[in-house]
Amino acid sequence: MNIHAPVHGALAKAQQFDEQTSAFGSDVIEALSQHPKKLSPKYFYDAAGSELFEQITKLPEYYPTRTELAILRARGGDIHAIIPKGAALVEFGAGATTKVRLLLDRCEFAAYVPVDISGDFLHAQAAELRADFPKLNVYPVTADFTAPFALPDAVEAMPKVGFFPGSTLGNFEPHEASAFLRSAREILGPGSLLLIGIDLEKDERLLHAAYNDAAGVTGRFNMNVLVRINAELGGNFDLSAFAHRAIYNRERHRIEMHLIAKRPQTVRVLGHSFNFRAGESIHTESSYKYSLDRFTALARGSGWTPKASWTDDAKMFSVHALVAGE
Ligand code: AVI
Repeated sequence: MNIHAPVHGALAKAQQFDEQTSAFGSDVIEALSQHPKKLSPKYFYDAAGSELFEQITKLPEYYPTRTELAILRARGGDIHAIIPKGAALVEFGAGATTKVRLLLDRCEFAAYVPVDISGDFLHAQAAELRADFPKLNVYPVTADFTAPFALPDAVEAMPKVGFFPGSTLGNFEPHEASAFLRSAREILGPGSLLLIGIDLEKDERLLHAAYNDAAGVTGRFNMNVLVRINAELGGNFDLSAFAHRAIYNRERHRIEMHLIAKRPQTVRVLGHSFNFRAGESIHTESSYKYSLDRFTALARGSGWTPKASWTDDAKMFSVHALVAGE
């Protein structure tokens, strides 16, 4: 199967939709049957969830996006200096193009390969970039970037630079983060570079504010997974019977997002019943925060050699350049 071919035709689209819906359904049934109940954060991101996340990135309390952008802007010269000319830039995940545009503006990439499970979004993003960078070859790959995938033949001979911004790695459990880094090394090949954004440990009050914003956008983002279960799986969650809560788990160095049942209740999804006690939680996301040392150890243990790292003055966020080992 050629994973680079866009899905054509109504039938193929319907098939893809069915497969994704049934995977979502079985994951939800399994997640809600566990004790404690735990859902994957990947289910936040339908069109509405991605839009809510975009709003989060602009909130006054949510420092990661603007801090990472400031680091990429301030360190553009240093980054340019270590990037080989004519390289292919492989971005893991496709979102807003603001960060990648900074790299494309400064550095002479021959190709850009955005990789994302959502083909529609990916192709819209690719079209936007082709219009603004007419000399750049854009080869979108529709794939789950947490599993092995093949790069397009056209970039095979080019040096590779991976890009994984936004501290998305922080949403992986530590063993998943290590597995991702190993898989990225396999995909990009020995000697490749990886530019990766990592959120740093900091005063818990700043973390608490960033994930419990005053305008309640993070709460709506969290709740979106229940909206999806109702709309796509025929669930009957009463949204007013759940509350958003984000807490910092100091021992595990992570912000945890939860949806807390306000009262005892039974919810039905796809013919299954799930009981909730008052105060019972669905753990919907972990966002790990690293110290520079802990991240460096994780990278080394996953086959990467740290080459450079940059932070903002307040040491809120970090951007790392890693080199893939043999
Ligand atoms: C995408 N990810 C890195 C965000 C984070 O900060 O963990 C998702 C998010 N969750 C709540 N606010 C933002």
